[in-house]
This record gives sequence, structure tokens and C-alpha cells, in this order.
Amino acid sequence: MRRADFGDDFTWGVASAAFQIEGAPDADGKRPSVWDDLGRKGRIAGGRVGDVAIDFYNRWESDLDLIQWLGVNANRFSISWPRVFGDGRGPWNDAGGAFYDRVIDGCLARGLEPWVTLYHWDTPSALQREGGWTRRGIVDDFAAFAEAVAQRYGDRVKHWMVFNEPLSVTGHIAAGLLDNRVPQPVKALRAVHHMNLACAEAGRRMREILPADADIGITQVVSVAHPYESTDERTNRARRAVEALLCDMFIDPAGGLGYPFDANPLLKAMRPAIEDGDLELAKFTYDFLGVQYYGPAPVKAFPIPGLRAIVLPWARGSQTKLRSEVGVPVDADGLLWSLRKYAKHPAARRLVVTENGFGMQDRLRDGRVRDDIRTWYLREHLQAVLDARAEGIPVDGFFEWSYADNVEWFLGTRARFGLFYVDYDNDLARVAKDSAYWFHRLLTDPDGAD
Ligand code: IFM
Repeated sequence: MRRADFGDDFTWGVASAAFQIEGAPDADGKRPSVWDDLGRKGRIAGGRVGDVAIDFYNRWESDLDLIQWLGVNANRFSISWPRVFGDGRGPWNDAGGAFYDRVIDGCLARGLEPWVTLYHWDTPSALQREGGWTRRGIVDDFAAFAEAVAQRYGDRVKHWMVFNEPLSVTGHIAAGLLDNRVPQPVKALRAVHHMNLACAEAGRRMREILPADADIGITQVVSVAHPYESTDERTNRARRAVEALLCDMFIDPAGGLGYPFDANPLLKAMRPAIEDGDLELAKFTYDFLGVQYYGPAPVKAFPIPGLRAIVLPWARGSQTKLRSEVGVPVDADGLLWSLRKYAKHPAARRLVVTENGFGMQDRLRDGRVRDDIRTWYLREHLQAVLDARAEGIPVDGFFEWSYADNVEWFLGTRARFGLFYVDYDNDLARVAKDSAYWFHRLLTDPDGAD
């Protein structure tokens, strides 16, 4: 496989998120986020691991050097809402904002195009106490934050993602994980609608502020359900019901298609949150849809005739045997199917794989991390991207998750996704894994990598 196979216009990047890498939860006027609180309450494995994370706040220069060494031309990271915008409604915090000036300028100086996510789950605690995404007023709060970020960094940042994987946040709400552990599925569905309104409103306001060539996208869990196609209509209905919940309820409204209530009647519980005119407000054409693909969602039709079938993602039933540390089945075909499915969606003009990677428990032995599985996984999924491009599907970028091991949310530091190993027992030293050397060869050696 060679870099040239993907063409000159292809974006190669790595991805990360503020809470997972930065640490420095109170530095320079930063206010707390819901994830800082969860760490303090002992709800993250390992406890307050997010307080230091991998110390990107202080090590950003040497980490950008590592990212540059890989040979990528883009770096995706997120802005922490409470680092720059106080308790969620401003005022702008100059000291916190200056950190992202340094990172953005540092990227540009190294030939790395900054790809900036506005929201990667770290809701300011103060807004969370008011109900977070279950409160409709957060739509305006988020849009004001988006405006402020665009005004501050829009002179240097061209590529934006308004949200990262809203599904994960609504999943946390549904399971009651963000507060008192009481499941709140109906509130979570209402939060879906608020997020859709917020993303569209933020997108519109950003377009007014940013230069005409700004590239505004959103990232979603784009995992088609498996089996990908079936002659059995009940299985196909189950598949559509799961895909409605994973992704379609987040992008169909943006594309002017409304909510996929027919595919999954459970979604109708969000109806009380939908006010007159909302479906118009939820429309927004993104320049790109960020495809976050780790594995397919196995489904089986519910065995009671007449009942709408829905099986939880990652349930048993997959035909693939290998699973990552976070329980995701491995199947690169699913990426090709996902790209096919969303290639012509009216919500977005093109596709970018904004996350793909393999989580496992790597071991550092004699200074080396032999992670052949991760290398194999990346090669397989990159091949799926090549196959999609050969079919004419407009996918023009790939971001590996993540450049280094980091805080995997509730799992803490237990699952490692990085190309660089982080030695938590040795001052967070970074060690290039075998997969990092492979990625580096792929991107820098004209003969490519096997
Ligand atoms: O670490 C997460 C990331 O924050 C969002 N997408 C999935 C990754 C791996 O689980």
C-alpha cells in the first residue's frame, strides 16, 4: 500500500479530544466539565486520570513533533468548551483561548492542517447541572460558543466539526451515566433533537463568520448494521431500526428528511420536544460527514412476529470473531458498506473518515510495542477506503484514532488506541509502537508499507 494510491488531494491525519489528552483541568481559568466531575466522583476507571491525562497541555510542542514525524498533513483535536468559555456562556477566557492559539500555530508551523472539533463531550459542569443536552436552552448556549470560537480562530482554521459523535452523549444520558445512574431513555431522545438543532444553528452562525471556503462538517458513528443485506425482510427491518438509532436520527433531519420514525418507532418518544418549525431549523448542509467507524453493529431480528425488531449494537450475532478491547467486532467490509450508504446522503457533500483505530492492551517490552494487530487493522480499513474511492465514492481523508494512548472515557487508561504508547509508569513517556513505524513508512516512503 502506498500513499500515492490515495491521490494528492487526500487528507492524512490523526485525531484526539481535549479531555482525553490535555489534563490541566483548572489551569489558566478553565472551568470544570462534566468529565472532570465524573473523574472526581470515581466514575472513571482509575479515578482522576483525566486530571493529567497525557499532559498535552504542557507537552503540546513535543507531541506535535511526533505527529509531524508520522508524515500526516492534518491534526484533528477538540476545543474544550469550559477552557475557553467559562461556565458555558462566556465570557471568553483569554488565557485558556491562548492555549489553542499555540496549538493551531504549532500545527501550521509543522505543515499540519488543524481540523477542529467544537464539542467532544466536555459539557461545562454548570450547564450540565441545568440539565445539559436535555434542556432546550443549550441550543443557544452552544451556538454562542461556536460563534466565539469561529471569531477567534477562523483566520487560521479552515476545517471544522461542530460535534463529535452525538450518539455517544445521548447513549450516556440514556444509561444515566452522566449523573445519578438512573436511565433516562426518553430524555436522551429529546437531547437528540436539541443536539440536531444546536449543530444546525452553530453551522449557520459559523458560515456567517468564516471565510467562504470554510469546510464545516460533523462526525457521527457511521457503522452500518450487519448483516449488511439480507433476503429476509424482518432482518432488513431490524437493520434499518438500528441504523436509525446509530446515525440516521442525527443526519436525516440535517438533510431535510425529518426523523426516521418509520424505521424505528421508538424514536417517536422525542416528538414532544419537536416544536413547530423545528424541522426547518434542523436543516443544514454539511461540507462533509465525518465517518467514525470501528466496527459494524450486529443485528438479529427480534423473534416475536409483528414486533418491530431492534437489537442493541455490539450484541451477539456478528459473523466476525475478533473484537477490540472495547468490545467492538472487527470487520473492514463494514466501512465500505458505511461509505456506500452515506455517499449520497443529502446532509453532506462528501465523506471523511474522521476516526478509525484499534483499542487493545498493548505491552511495552524491551522498549518495543509489537502491535501487529493494529497495523493489520489499519491496513484493512485503509484498503476499504481505497475500494470506496475506486467505486467513485467521495471520501477524501482518513484520521487515525489516536496519535497516542489516552483517557478512554469510563475505561480510563485501560484501553489503548495510540500509535504512540504512553508509559503511565514512567513520566508519561511516549514510545512509537510498531504500528506507528508502519504508518510512518506508508506516508513517507515512496515504496509504501506492506
Ligand atoms: O475514544 C473514543 C473517541 O473519543 C470517540 N470515538 C471512539 C473513540 C474510541 O472509543
